[in-house]
Amino acid sequence: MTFSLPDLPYSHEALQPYMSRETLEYHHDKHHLAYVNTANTLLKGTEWEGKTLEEVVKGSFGKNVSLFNNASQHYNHMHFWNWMKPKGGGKIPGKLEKAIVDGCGSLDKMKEDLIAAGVGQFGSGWCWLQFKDGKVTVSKTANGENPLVHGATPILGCDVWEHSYYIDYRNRRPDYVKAFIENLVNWDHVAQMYDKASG
Ligand code: MN3
Repeated sequence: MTFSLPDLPYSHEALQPYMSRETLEYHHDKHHLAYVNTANTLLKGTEWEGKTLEEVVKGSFGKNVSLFNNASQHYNHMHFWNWMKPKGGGKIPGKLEKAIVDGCGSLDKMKEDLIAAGVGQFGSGWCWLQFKDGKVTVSKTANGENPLVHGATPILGCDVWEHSYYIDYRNRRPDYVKAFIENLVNWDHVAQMYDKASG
């Protein structure tokens, strides 16, 4: 099995004004494609050839750094496009809302902690809502890492690499993470991932 670049689930202009066509042209069409192509090249001849993406990510962590970085970024970005939608943000489905309040204290606290995680991640990385030990919690990771390799299931992730926001927000990462949460998140998709993770 080789990996392939999925189409965006919306047009390149669909997330404007919060994420521009130019950002998606670079981020999806070039950066994500490079992760896919590099992962396919590095996968050849390894013990993970023919495994699912999740198995490659978990298996290569700590064992094959280059393959892990690229496969994990493919996993992260595949989900990232679906974690956003035009006219996103807004109401969080009831069951997920309850789980967030249980795990994070309140919706406002979750948003505050998620923004703090995204802003506080030094250099490149991601901030997450994850399902771990029966609870929804906030976390952050460096570079291409994700909660899968820390015994958790990601249900929402925000890419805080500069390539995700520099065109639209320049160095204002806090404004980007706030706009992501308030105007871009596809909470229905997050709720679906929560349902699957919480079984
Ligand atoms: Mn990215």
